[in-house]
Amino acid sequence: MSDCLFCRIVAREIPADVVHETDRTLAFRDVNPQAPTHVLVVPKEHHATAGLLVGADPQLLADVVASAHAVAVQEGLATEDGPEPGYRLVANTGPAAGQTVHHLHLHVLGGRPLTWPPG
Ligand code: D5M
Repeated sequence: MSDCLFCRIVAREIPADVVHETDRTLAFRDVNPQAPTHVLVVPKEHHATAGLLVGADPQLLADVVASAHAVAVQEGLATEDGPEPGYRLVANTGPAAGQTVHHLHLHVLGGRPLTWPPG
C-alpha cells in the first residue's frame, strides 16, 4: 500500500534503522523509543492487525513472532532457548489501544524493568 508508512519503510522509500530482516519480515528501531531496546517487527506484506493476519496467513504471523524473538536474542534480552533477562511483545490493536500505524507491528521492548499493568 503506497500510503502506508511501514510499507514504505519495507520498500526502502523511507529510511529506518533496520536491525533484522528475513524474506518475509523486517525489524527496525522505533523513532520514539520507550525503552533501551524498542524495535518494531513487521510482515513485509501489508496486514492491518494480527487478528486479520492469522486468518489470512498463520505462518506469516509465526514468522513475525520468530523474528521478534531473534531480535530479543540479538539485543541480549533472551537466549535461543530461554527468556532471561526478558522482554515484552506488544501489538496495539485498534483505536482503544492507540494503534497509530495500521500495518501490523510487534513492539519488542526491553533493557529496563517493565511494569504491569501498562498505561
Ligand atoms: O505504534 C507505532 C509506532 O511507530 C510508534 O511507536 C512510533 C513508530 N514510528 C512512527 N514512524 C516511524 C518511523 N518512520 N520509523 C520508526 N518508527 C516509527 P502504534 O502501536 O501504532 O501506536
